[in-house]
Amino acid sequence: MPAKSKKNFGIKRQEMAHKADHLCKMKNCHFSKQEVERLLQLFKEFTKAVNTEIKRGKGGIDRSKFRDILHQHFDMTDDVLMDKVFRAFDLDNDGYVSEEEWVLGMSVFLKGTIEEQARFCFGVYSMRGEDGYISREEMYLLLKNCLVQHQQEEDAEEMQKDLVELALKKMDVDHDGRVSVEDYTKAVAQDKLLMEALGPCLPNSKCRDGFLELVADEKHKQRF
Ligand SMILES: [Ca+2]
Ligand SMILES: [Ca+2]
Repeated sequence: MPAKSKKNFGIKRQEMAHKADHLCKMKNCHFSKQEVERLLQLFKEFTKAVNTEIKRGKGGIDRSKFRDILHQHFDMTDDVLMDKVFRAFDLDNDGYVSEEEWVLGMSVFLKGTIEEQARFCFGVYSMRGEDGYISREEMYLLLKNCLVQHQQEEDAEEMQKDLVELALKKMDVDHDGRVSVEDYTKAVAQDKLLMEALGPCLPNSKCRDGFLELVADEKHKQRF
């Protein structure tokens, strides 16, 4: 490697180590500094040649790339849910998952506590930025999306309506006819099976372990 690019490489490594040090100390980050560095390296790989905005401190992983990642690494196939997961990662709603959103999002996605993951799922299901509740109608649409394979059945609509009432009964802890994030976290704390009741939006254990292995892969790290 020529001296100049070797120097640049050194500076970039230092910058990344510094960022990783800052991110791993955030209170909601469950990764070690090494794991954060590796996540930042993956971020770099995923955004390579995608957009130049990153150089100006903006941009990041766009919606379509993020969907590819969910599909490839987490076996997700449902476009509607994948878009919602993207929006749950994109906290500032600028259309990109930034480095910080990526690391903190993955912290919840892969290693979150039950409460953090319940809040994440709630964020996926509720139309974030609107009223902050899951209404009966929204629940109906989410369940309809889950149960799309039963669409031909004549009584499918009735079944979906019954399911909505059942789900609402379990989740609407304060009985005001809609599900708030407090309702949701309380309901999930009581019964973990309710976590992804409105659609799969967290990785299954096989995908989670596979991705965590990628994050912990020391050999791969040497390439950077
Ligand atoms: Ca963003
Ligand atoms: Ca409620």
